[in-house]
Amino acid sequence: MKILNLLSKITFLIAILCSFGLNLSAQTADEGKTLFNANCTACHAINDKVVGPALKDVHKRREEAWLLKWIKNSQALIKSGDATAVQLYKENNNVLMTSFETLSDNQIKSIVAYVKAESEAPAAAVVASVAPTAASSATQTNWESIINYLLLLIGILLIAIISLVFKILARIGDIQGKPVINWNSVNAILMILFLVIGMGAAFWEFYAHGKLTVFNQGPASEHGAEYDNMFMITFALTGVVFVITQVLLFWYGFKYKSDGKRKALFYPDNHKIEMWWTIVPAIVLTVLVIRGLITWNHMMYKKEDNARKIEIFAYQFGWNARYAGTDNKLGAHNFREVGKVNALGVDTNDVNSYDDIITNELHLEVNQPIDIAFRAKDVIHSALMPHFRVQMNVVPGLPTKFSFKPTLTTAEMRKKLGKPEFDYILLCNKICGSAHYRMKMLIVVDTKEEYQKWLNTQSVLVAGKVAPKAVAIK
Ligand code: HEC
Ligand SMILES: [Cu+2]
Repeated sequence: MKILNLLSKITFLIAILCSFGLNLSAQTADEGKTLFNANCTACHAINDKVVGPALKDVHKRREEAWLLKWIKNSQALIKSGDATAVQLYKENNNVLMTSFETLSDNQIKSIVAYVKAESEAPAAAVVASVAPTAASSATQTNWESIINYLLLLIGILLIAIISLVFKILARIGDIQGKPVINWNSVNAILMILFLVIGMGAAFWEFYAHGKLTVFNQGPASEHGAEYDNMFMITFALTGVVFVITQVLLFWYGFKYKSDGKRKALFYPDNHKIEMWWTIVPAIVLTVLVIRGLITWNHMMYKKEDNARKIEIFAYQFGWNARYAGTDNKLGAHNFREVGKVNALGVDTNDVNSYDDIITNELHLEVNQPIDIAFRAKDVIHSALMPHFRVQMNVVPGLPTKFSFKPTLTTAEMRKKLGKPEFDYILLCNKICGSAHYRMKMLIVVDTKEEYQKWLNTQSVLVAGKVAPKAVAIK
């Protein structure tokens, strides 16, 4: 009877958990709304044309499969010659839509579900129409969450059972007058196990995944070698200290476990030992810090005469690059000019801006020094270019800059790594909002010829005018 009772309780619990799971998945269209607001509202609205067309009823005029392809990479679809895509592109004056390769199929479906709900419902009734749309596409996620809850339940039961077993053992010990388990020995052995497994796992991790890190790929910039060297010295020193201290810590914990009889020695201080463990780290740290300062000065204050000027512009959630053009002077900018057309707020009356070029990709010429000026539109971002060992905060209203020289073209790096699909990237390294994770820009390092060829295909900011005193850069 007791078992029946228990079973009925468990069934009841599962029923509750299932309904919980349903509730969870009813949020699909909500998720779509969040994703839409984070990624699409810069260019789209449901009922109005913004940069891109109004999306009302887009689920009626396009197939789902087409929408998936389009949203992931519209530019590829246009290039493939897809008639609908090409026509759309022409109708919208050849404006390119951003690619969203990082969005999963389910995420895109949830965006489409949201657009559908918005299209069908008069503004006020949107909430009511969201739930059924979502529930129909939700059967898949349900099972997942049910299984997760069951696993959680089993875990809790296991813990309860184990603690019961220990309680019983303690009772038996009480009755026999001597404990069944000697916890001092158990803990001592656990110390050693923890040391061996923990440190073994750490070293295995270096061995197995160390080759995936950018350090293993080697730097692709001139100052990168110096940077890596400094990193490795610091890493080796702290690594040795780490191993010694951890082994001592856990070994002593094991060796001096209490046997219930021995008394601890009272040992208040030892000036000699304290002197040494203060002086040695002080010297080591001073050397590291001074070395670091020298490296920093090398990287930050080197002068390159013919450095090319590029601006990197960050916004929620994406990047632009602005090239200074033939005069190698970036036009002035003013935040008051920022708008839908002039997204970067460039002062188009400034002669220096006429030949500026704004792009969505960062192309660099190999072995050509560049001065990068960083600018943010809204909040603090951080420009991380891991392969070049460059990271600089991008702060609204506070100009930052960094100069460096790339030393390996994309093609050379692909060959070196044996990875034909390798690409350099620029990432945002400040949690700057809900779509921070997709702030990513492609970096291409070209040869001189490739670079010129690419630059020639880009259009200048104020077409028809040429900046006076144009000087070609060598
Ligand atoms: C940088 C601006 C921009 C962003 C951001 C953007 N789009 Fe677009 N979108 C466009 C443009 C422009 C077009 C028109 C086609 C073209 O010119 O390439 C378009 C077209 C579309 C179409 C086809 C419309 C039709 O009538 O068939 C869909 C669907 C679409 N976008 C969905 C999205 C979704 C979903 C997002 C967010 C994940 C998004 N777009 C983000 C600019 C953008
Ligand atoms: Cu950011």
